[in-house]
Amino acid sequence: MSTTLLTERDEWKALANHYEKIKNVRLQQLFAEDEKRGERLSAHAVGLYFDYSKNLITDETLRLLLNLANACKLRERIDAMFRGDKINVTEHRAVLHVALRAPRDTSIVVDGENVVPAVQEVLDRMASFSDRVRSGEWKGFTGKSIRNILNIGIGGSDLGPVMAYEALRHYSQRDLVFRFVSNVDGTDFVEATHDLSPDETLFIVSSKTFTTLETMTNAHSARDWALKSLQNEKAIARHFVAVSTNKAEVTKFGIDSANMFEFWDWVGGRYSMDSAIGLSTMIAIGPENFRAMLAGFHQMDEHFRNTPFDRNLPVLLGLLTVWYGDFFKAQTVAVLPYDQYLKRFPAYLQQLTMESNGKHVTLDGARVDYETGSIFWGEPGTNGQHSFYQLIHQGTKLVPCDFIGFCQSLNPLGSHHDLLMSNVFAQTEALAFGKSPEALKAEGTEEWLIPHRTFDGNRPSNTILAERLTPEMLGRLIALYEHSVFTQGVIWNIDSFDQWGVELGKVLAKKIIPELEAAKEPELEHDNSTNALIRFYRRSKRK
Ligand code: G6Q
Repeated sequence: MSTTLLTERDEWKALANHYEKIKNVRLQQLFAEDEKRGERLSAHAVGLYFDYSKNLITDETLRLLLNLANACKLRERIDAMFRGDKINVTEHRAVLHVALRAPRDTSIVVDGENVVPAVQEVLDRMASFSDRVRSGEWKGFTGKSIRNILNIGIGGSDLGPVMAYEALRHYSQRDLVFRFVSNVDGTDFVEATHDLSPDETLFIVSSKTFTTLETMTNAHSARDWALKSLQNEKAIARHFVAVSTNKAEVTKFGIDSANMFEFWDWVGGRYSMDSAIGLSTMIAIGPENFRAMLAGFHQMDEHFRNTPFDRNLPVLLGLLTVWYGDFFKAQTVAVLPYDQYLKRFPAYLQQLTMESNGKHVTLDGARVDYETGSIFWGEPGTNGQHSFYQLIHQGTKLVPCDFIGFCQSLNPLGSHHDLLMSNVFAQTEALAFGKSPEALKAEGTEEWLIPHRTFDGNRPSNTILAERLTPEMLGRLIALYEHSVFTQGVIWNIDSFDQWGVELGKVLAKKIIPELEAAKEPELEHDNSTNALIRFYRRSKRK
């Protein structure tokens, strides 16, 4: 572990000096000076075409960013992750989501044990269970086949499955209904079940710890809902399965451990959608497609591990995020998938990036004096164009964007796809090059309107193109961002794999629950704002 403060590194100072020199650089000029820039500043690997030429960078910027990556020992840190070192230092854990998609014959040793056979065994069990549900062979308590699958989970045990189900819906078995319940707000559960029949419904209770308040509350409500109609405790075994690391709690809940699909403490929640947490995904798309998705993840893992940094997609993507966040002080990154199936991808990335890199102390516990994790957000194109793109084009903030598009549609329909993709290219072009007052004048725009209609341009973006959204391609895309997040975390010298920031609120909520439920007015010892809010709630809920 390095103890040199990031901002004291020569490589950092060199970037800071360089930034001062090029901060006013114009993309227009960079492209004019280099007619091959678009091709030169792009990389093609594992089926992805990554164009990063429309960024506020020169060759020198890249050279300096790569120097920084080397100084921060990115290569060694990648090796340490793949080797199974306990790089999640605050939780004393290895970080081995890469083992979840490693081929059968790989060996990855954690605490003296090769974990790959256990991973494969769980995948095989998931496959045989999925096949039984998909074929109708798995019967509910009354002898009917399962038609509805409800995943109950939250955070990492929800966002990945939701995103993957939506992303791969094209490949899903259409006579099965999939729903996802996460919020402790009873509305989520009630709306998800209101038109379902318990005798045809399978609940997958997905929780690494099996103690999460939201998930356990929803799981108990699901149990009550099922038993109210099925009237027999034995029904639980046919209608509930669990995905967890906590066998004791699963059994306590009443789920047979034969119906439990295991994963391990070296899989972080937000890195778990390719573990047994992906059971709903596998039931939806089938074991073969799920394996194809894992193969896609693995291809990107290998690319990340073995490709020189100057052609390494996750490294380049990660370094660009550092460049904008730390030097241009951009606060956010917009992720704009031009594919309706990826509508939940930005939400998924929000957790992946912000829970991983929203940290303010280094691995050594020192407070950082630089910016860390950016705010990730986005919506699918072209919808975003008719809402928030205005600010990206003409607002006062710099918002670097990732555009993601596919060359082939899964639903060819007239000229829809060309229209969709024309917008990807048009938007990145407009952002980069804008529209000048001179051009507006030449078009005859009235003088007073010219400032309003001028686009300064020089707004940076990446474009990621792939042939087609397949399970394999989805795996590659997710791994691209996972490893970009890792790259950023290494530069910032933070623990990208813990999430202590979610703890305090949970602890306080536990204290407040009895205060809301108490029949007698409780003695409140919070600050006077919180006390007043609780009193208002108690008064109003009784009305
Ligand atoms: C993810 C976080 C968090 C977690 C949820 C659910 O990295 O750890 O989002 O996934 O809190 O936790 P359980 O799976 O233990 O219910």
